[in-house]
Amino acid sequence: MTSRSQIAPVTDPTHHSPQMLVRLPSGSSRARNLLTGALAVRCANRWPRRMAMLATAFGLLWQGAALAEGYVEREDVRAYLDSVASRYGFDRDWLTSVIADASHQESIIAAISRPAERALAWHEYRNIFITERRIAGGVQFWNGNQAALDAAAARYNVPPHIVVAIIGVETNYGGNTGSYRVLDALTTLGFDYPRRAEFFRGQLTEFLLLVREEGMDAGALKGSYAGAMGLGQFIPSSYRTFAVDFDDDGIRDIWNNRTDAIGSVANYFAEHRWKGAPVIAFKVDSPPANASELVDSDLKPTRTAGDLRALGIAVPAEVSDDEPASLHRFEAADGVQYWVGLGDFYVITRYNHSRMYALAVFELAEAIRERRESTGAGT
Ligand SMILES: [Ca+2]
Repeated sequence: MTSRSQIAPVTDPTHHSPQMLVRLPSGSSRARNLLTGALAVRCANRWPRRMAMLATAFGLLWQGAALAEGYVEREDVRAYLDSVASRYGFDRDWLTSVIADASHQESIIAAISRPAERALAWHEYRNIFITERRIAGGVQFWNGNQAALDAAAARYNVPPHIVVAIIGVETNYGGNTGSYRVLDALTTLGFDYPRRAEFFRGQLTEFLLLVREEGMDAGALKGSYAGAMGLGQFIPSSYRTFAVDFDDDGIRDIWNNRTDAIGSVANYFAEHRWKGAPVIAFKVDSPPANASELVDSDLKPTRTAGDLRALGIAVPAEVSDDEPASLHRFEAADGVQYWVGLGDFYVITRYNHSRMYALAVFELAEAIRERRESTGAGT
């Protein structure tokens, strides 16, 4: 467990952005590279090879200058770099060289401007995650990483099916950890997306600190359009605060090392006060007539299971009266469903601040566990 960072947990709705919602169109950087290549080909047709190479080199130099002008020549960026250099003792030339390598990506602005979670009804959102492929993939991931999952459950008290479902929802078990350069994502959003600029500049600062602390190559790190990295899609502040070197090899690698990724997700939940209570959430089979008026608007529970019992909602007997509880409403394919989320359901929303996200993780986790038990692997 890391104690290196004093940074407070992030409270931001795009903390983790499920990867499946992201399309990956070719960015402006790719377009520029193609342009440079086309220039070189045209030159080769008319000039000797050496001249063509010179032209290519010139094109690359020109491209570098244009990119540099894009960010490090900007006054707001320079003010930011001066500020973080003095605050965190960064080498100013190193900062300049890192940001000079950052490329504006219009596709990142486009992606963050249309978060699908806000547009989809629950049954549409659910259909993305609760699929045969993702359930089978979860069983496979579990069986392939059982020792790490068991170790994480022992150390952090977070059960394997929840950790597996998080990694399944976030990246399809590592199948899609994101193909944007994190440096491009955070610089683009930090300086060219005014609505969330402050948040993403903060994450850019965290990223620079992370890269310095871990001795990483800033330009080589890949992630989502929002700068989330690895199997569990940690943004830089989460990486610094919650990622763990769970296999004790001296490196926190949440991209390629499944043991580290599993330990890091479990640690994230433990640090957000996962309790391991017997019930996470349940569907209300016979909601009271006034259920729609009882729905909680905030994710953080303001009531208890005892309160909901007093309001006429049947709560399973193993849930104690003092357990935090919220009533949620979801648009299912066949009409409205009411669900009660208990304390650990709220903890899932600390991973991604969305009740649909939390229910998808819960349902996927249950489906994976049931499938694994039914096939005899879980006994
Ligand atoms: Ca490690």
